[in-house]
Amino acid sequence: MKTVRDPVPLQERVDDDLDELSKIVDDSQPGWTRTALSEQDTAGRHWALRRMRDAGLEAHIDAVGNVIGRWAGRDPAAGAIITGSHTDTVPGGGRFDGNVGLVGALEAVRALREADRRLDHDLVVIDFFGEEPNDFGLSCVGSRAITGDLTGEHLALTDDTGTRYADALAAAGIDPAGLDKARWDPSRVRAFLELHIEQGPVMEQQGTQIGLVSTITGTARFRALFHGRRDHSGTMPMHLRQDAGCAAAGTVLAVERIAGEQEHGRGTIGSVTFTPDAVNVVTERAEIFGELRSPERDWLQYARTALLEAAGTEAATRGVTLDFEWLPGKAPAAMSPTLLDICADVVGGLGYRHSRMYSGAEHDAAVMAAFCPTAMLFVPSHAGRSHCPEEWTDSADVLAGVHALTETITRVDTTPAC
Ligand code: HGY
Ligand code: MN
Ligand code: MN
Repeated sequence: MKTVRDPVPLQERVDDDLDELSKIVDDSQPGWTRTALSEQDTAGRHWALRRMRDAGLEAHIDAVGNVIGRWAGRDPAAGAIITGSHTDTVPGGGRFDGNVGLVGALEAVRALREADRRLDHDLVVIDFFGEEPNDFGLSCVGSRAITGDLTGEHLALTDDTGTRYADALAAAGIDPAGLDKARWDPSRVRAFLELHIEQGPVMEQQGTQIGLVSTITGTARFRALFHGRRDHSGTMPMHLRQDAGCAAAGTVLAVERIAGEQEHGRGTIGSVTFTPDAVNVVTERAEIFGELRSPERDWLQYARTALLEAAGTEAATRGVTLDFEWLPGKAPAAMSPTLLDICADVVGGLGYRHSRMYSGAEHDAAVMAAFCPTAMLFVPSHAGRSHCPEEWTDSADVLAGVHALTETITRVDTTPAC
């Protein structure tokens, strides 16, 4: 009689993969940098392609740049179980964000194959293209393309040099006219599972090993351009100025004030540009690029209105004009309650301390949730640090996440309805 063996993920292989990936970075920046469309990003995705093939997957890079590997299941008509994350990073980021989900997915496949645990469903590993927000204000590009949410409007977005996103993709060898080919049919998908680091302090504070994500935060991103008048800094009296820099600064503080009104509110201005950028010239043009976040849909709507009003007031009281643009954002995304229950049961059965929580970070899972039943598993981040070189998750914690992911995959494979 054939005995069923448990899949055993191996720490050494997971650590080695994370180490290897961490070497494919832009050394001119602090931390670990592999921003989408950079040469390091291309190299990282080709590394993922080779690793998928080494793990026995049939793998390719699709029309938008997603790396996709498939292990055929016993029932070709059953939808695929998808798992994975992203390998692009923010500038000066860490070596775990996204990487853990891709490396964990690879190790789940290896462990299942070694245990001779072929699934009924196809198991698909994806390294999603361009998860982090780019200079065009767009994030989760690969998952948007798969789910049919990459529009002509997205491709027409411009960066601050006026370059269109479609042209930036073409320059990197991605044909914007062919992106429809990346789209999937949702009836061919059973579920999406993403393993990720928490990127915040909650799990460490609670002593939780596995976080079960209930909702992923909504994000409202914007660009605001203030246009005033350039003047001499020493001779122009304060009350006669049209200082675009001060209008922008007031708006930066309004973002902090509005977001601080609620515990779940977040507001960040990540980029400020003053022109002419000279110490003795009143600023003529100021551009800010920022975001508001919350898992609460109604509050996010309120915050958007409050911010728009505040920016308008900051501009109008100084005789400055305002050009305010909302960029593609995301509504809060609820994970599948059925999958969440399955995850809780699996993780509890494995003996891991776990709790349900919302994600303050955005993820491809938020895009996938509108397309197929989706769940996320978190592992803790030291001191909640992320998007910085100090981002860290202990190997044993990563391995617990890979273990939980592997067992969840096998449970989803054998559970009739998700
Ligand atoms: O920006 C985010 O929340 C994610 O880390 N991409
Ligand atoms: Mn990130
Ligand atoms: Mn991420």
